[in-house]
Amino acid sequence: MSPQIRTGRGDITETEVDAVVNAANSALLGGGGVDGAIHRRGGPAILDECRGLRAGRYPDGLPTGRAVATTAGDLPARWVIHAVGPVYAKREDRSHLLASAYRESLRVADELGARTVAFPAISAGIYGWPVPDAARIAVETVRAADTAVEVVRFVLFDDAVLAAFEAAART
Ligand code: AR6
Repeated sequence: MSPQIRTGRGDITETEVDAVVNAANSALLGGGGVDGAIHRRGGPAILDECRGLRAGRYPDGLPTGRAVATTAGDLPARWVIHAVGPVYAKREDRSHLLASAYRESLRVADELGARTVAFPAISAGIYGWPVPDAARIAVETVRAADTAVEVVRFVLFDDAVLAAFEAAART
């Protein structure tokens, strides 16, 4: 089944869903943007688990396009799914890696039994992906996913990004 898609403006750290997706980096040890906000609001339990993942399953970091879950600490969600989007590159098509970050997040959500999942606009901030294209890939990938997740909420931080996701969701 493909999930119902909702778009809205907001702060993903306040979203009440089973799992929130973090636009992380391979190191899994925090950063700026939505990653920084999730670790700040979620507290040290998230970083503790991330360090454990680095010491165990992912000694070289989580590869681009992959996702892994931890506790959500003090956030209203139950889990954080850390997904690594690609850095945008003009001369190389990395769309498959951006699609993979969404697809793998939903696969991890299925493993957890999450039914509601919130995504930020992965790669569309510090990683520089042009927003309309990032929105199109996000919506197309979620629509095409075969998952038990019932609702996907795209939680967008500003009006321009929200407008791009609304436009993608209308097509
Ligand atoms: N809730 C929802 N969206 C947010 C929030 C928030 N609290 N904060 C920012 N955004 P980015 P990326 C939006 O840069 O491009 C980090 O350092 C933001 O406005 O967070 O995948 C990581 O550690 C933008 O639209 O993620 C990586 O190193 C979107 O979230 C790198 O940045 C994604 O922007 C990942 O870069």
